[in-house]
Amino acid sequence: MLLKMLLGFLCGVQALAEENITDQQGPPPLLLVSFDGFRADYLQRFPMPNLKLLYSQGVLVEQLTNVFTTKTFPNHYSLVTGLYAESHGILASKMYDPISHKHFHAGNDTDPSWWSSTQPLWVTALDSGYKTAAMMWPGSDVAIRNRTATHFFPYNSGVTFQQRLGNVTEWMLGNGKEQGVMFAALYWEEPDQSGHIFGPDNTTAMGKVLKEVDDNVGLLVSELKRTGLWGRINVLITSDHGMAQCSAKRLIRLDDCLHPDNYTLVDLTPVAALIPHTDPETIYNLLNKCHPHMMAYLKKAIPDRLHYRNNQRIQQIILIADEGWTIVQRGDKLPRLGDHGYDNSLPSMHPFLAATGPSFRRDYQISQLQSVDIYPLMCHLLSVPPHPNNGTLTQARCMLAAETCWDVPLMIALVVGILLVLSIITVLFRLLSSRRPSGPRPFQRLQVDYDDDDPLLE
Ligand SMILES: *[C@@H]1O[C@H](CO)[C@@H](O)[C@H](O)[C@H]1NC(C)=O
Ligand SMILES: *[C@@H]1O[C@H](CO)[C@@H](O)[C@H](O)[C@H]1NC(C)=O
Ligand SMILES: *[C@@H]1O[C@H](CO)[C@@H](O)[C@H](O)[C@H]1NC(C)=O
Ligand SMILES: *[C@@H]1O[C@H](CO)[C@@H](O)[C@H](O)[C@H]1NC(C)=O
Ligand SMILES: *[C@@H]1O[C@H](CO)[C@@H](O)[C@H](O)[C@H]1NC(C)=O
Ligand SMILES: CC(=O)N[C@H]1CO[C@H](CO)[C@@H](O)[C@@H]1O
Ligand SMILES: [Zn+2]
Repeated sequence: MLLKMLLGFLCGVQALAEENITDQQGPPPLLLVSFDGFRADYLQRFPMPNLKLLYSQGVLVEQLTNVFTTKTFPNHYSLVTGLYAESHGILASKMYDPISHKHFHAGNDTDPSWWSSTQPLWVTALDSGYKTAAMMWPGSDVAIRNRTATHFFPYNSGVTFQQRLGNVTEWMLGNGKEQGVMFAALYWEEPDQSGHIFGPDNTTAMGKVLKEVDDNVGLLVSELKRTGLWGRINVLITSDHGMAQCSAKRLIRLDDCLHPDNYTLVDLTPVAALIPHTDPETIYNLLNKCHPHMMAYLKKAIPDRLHYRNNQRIQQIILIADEGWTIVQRGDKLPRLGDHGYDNSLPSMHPFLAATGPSFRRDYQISQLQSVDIYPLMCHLLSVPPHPNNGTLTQARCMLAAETCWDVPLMIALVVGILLVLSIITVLFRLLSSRRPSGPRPFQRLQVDYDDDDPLLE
């Protein structure tokens, strides 16, 4: 905490100067790209030359701590709102709202009431007079608080990355009559799809799809260069979550513990949401002992750190499977070889962030950032007043070229090093002086003199 404050103070020094510059010239446009399901350690496990070249000219955040549940919809909404799922209202891939009695799932997500607890950056930035775009990002085709981005495409898996990118760069360029887009969000579904089908441990399959993803990064860079946008806009490349390897040997069967007549299932794996038909405590007690690799929680006892309690769309009982375990109702069929949704403290659930453009430092890395911190960073880059959110600029500031940031671990190492050298000198000095055969010891006399003169002793 103290370190965070120190860091914030040190980083904040030049903030005012920078804001004056952006006011005069207008901030650079911002492109946010998500490659769904890009687990942080894919960067170490696979070559990814285009992506590595991109962040060597900018900033890499090695791991992002994302939000619980570590699913696609909750995390994509957190990226553009800076809120935990309990505060933005998109809590899982499948939801039930007990007040409106509505059901939400990926194929039925366009009812604005699910999304309108807050508003995404592509709506907020409209109020600063900017044009915005949302290309197939979850929620892009929803009239959130009655507004969409200036340009948007609803999700369509048939449209290639190149086509999506072509539209986005066209929107960003604008034309003679029309001002270009200031903020664009672009979604691509790999490597998530392949991660589910083959599992993240399948190096052959993942190597193939990650080469395609890296080729897409190459396409992005060459398209931005061709259109003259490269170097003029800021680009963020990130993801929503990682992926864990699943196995048919790691199945948890609910029917082994509880007859299905006793509950209604809203969502199943790896985080199950149940509506108990009788007393929640009784049902909970049965599920609590169900399996050593599954935690059961009554809603009121869900741990604070998950930020997953304060919403009517969270059901009375939730079950969380351990990493790599799959919850099924019955049978022994494994639905997917890879999955996500697990506890957001697991490194396998974490994605990464790469940033490049005129506002970012070059060849700079930080090990960790909260994914909710990306929203205040983007608002800062665009000079857009942020909506209330759960993020902070404290750490993310250090990614910016206009900030002077002290490397805190380095500073600590330096201080410790100096102290160490000083102590060694002192010890050596003492050793040397204690070897002196005789005579009064100068230190002792000094000490006595000092005590005698101490005014406090009077
Ligand atoms: C889709 O959502 C609407 C409203 O949220 C609901 O009325 C409808 O039953 C849902 N349809 C399906 C197939 O879940
Ligand atoms: C939503 O926007 C439309 C068109 O701008 C307008 O006619 C309608 O009244 C608005 N609805 C609400 C609930 O604000
Ligand atoms: C924009 O998207 C449409 C529909 O997918 C496509 O036909 C068109 O070629 C795209 N535009 C560019 C410039 O790629
Ligand atoms: C990995 O994926 C490939 C397809 O790319 C498949 O042929 C192979 O059987 C998979 N290996 C394992 C160990 O699952
Ligand atoms: C997250 O931010 C929202 C909006 O400001 C706030 O209502 C909520 O209490 C915050 N959550 C936490 C855990 O601070
Ligand atoms: C604890 C509880 O309510 N158990 C019930 C679960 O459902 C079966 C079948 O309907 C009942 O027999 C149990 O009493
Ligand atoms: Zn997925």
